[in-house]
Amino acid sequence: MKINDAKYLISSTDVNSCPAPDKPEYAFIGRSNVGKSSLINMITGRKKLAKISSTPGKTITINHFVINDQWYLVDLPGYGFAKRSKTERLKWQKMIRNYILGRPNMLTLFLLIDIRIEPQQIDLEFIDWLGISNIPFAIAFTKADKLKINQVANNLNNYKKKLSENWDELPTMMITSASTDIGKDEVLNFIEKTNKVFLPV
Ligand SMILES: Nc1nc2c(ncn2[C@@H]2O[C@H](COP(=O)(O)OP(=O)(O)OP(=O)(O)O)[C@@H](O)[C@H]2O)c(=O)[nH]1
Ligand SMILES: [Mg+2]
Repeated sequence: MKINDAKYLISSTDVNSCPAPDKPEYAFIGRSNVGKSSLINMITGRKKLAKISSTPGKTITINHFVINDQWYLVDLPGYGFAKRSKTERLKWQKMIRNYILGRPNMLTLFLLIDIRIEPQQIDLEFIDWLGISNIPFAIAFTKADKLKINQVANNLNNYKKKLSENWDELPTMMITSASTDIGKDEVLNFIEKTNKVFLPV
């Protein structure tokens, strides 16, 4: 799929103030600093569309972008940011969970995981919650440029093994890098294919 147009639309703090669910939607979630905003910029080919930062906790709202006037891309705040107070973390968790459960047009949630690190409890628990909640999701591993190709394959295999302990069927998994464009076509082809199953609500 070619991206002809990518526009920032709106930032919301509540699912109820998000745009009408009239287009297929894809949201990016994952731990703070995993590379959600960077991956949005990479797949759209617009370096400054979503705000990125080397300091975790940059994205704090639900940010909608509209692509080719046809589908929504959503940048979400990260979870697991230790420097936030407990009350703040709970507030955000509620905002994110209400968003995920409250968007009938969200066809796939992309869960981003840093390919360099061992499976983390916080991500595994989140995956379990997605399963229980019946949310369609895919895993996009990020920062693949930071490892050698055999290490990427090794870590991917470890992740599959870990998930197989709890799941009979594994989700779609993609390897990406915002710095080298690895995975760009795979993500866009996946979205193009998924867009076709959208039934307007
Ligand atoms: N080498 C490399 N660095 C990356 C990649 N993706 C993101 N980064 C860097 O990781 C840092 C965090 O990137 P963001 O895109 O802001 O991460 P985020 O998940 O949106 O973070 P929050 O909004 O704070 O939750 C930045 O310094 C990026 O340049 C990647 O694929 N490769
Ligand atoms: Mg961000």
